[in-house]
Amino acid sequence: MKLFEVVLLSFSLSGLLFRQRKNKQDNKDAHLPRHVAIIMDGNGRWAARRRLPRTAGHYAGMTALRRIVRCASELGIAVLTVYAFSTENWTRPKEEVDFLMKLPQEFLEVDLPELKRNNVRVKLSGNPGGLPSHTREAVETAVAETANNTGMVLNFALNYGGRDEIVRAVRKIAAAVAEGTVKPEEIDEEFFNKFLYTADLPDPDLLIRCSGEIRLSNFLLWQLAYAELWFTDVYWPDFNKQHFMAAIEAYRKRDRRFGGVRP
Ligand code: V0D
Repeated sequence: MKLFEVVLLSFSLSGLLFRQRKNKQDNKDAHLPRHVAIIMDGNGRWAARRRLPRTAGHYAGMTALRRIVRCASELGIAVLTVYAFSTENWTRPKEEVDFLMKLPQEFLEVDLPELKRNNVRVKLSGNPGGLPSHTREAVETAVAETANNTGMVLNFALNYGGRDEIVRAVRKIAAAVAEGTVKPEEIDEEFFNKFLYTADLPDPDLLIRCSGEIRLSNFLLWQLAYAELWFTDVYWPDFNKQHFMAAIEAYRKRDRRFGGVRP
C-alpha cells in the first residue's frame, strides 16, 4: 500500500470511527461487517525470515492479535473470530504444540483486565475436551469472567475444525432423532445452526486470511457460506491497523454494491 493510500484510508476511517463511537449498535449505515473472522497465518514464515524459531513467530502473532482486538472493538465490530488452533495442528512437533498451548494463559494474564475494561466477551469455539487442562482452565476462566459483558465478542477458534464441528452436530441430531425427540422434517438450516459452536453468533460477513494462502483450511465451513473473502500476502505478525482497515474498507465497498439484495 502506498503512503497516500494509507493517509486517505485513515481519514475516511476516522470519520467512520467517530460515527461508530456515537452509536455502537447502529453500524448498518456504515456497512461495517458485524462479524469478522481471521485466519492468522504466516507466523512460522515470519520467524523463518528472521532466522528465529517458529515459537518467536507465534509470540509476535499474539502481539498482532492484541492490536487487532483493540482496533475491532473500537470500530464497533460485534464479533471477532480468530483461528488460534485447528484440529489438524496437533500433528505439529510436540515442542511447538506445548508452546502454543501456553499462549492462552499468557494472553489472558496480560490482557484480561483490558478486555474487561473494554466490555469484551470472550468465547470459545472448538472442542475443549482435547485441550491440556492448564489451557482449558485459562480459557474457561476468561469466558466465565467476561460472560456478562455486552461489547464485542472475541471468539477463539481453538481445537476447531469445520468438518469436526459439522460431524458433532450431525451426531447430536441423529441421537435426538433415534430417541424420537426430533422429527427429520424439523431439521432445517436454522435448526442445524443451533448445534454448532457458533449457535449464538451471526455468520461472519468478512473473512481475512494473511500470508498469501487462498484456502479456507477447514475454518467455519458452514458459517462462511455468504462471507466476503479478503486475502493479503502480509504475514500475521506484521498485520496492523492499516491492513485491518483496508480489509474493512474493501468490505464496505462491496457491501454497498449489493445493497439490499444479499441473503
Ligand atoms: C499463535 C497468532 C492468543 C496465531 C496468535 C492455543 C498462533 C497467537 C490465544 C488465546 C495463539 C486463545 C484462547 C484464549 C486466549 C488467548 C492463542 C493459540 C495460539 C493456540 F482464551 N493467541 N494465541 N491461542 N497464537
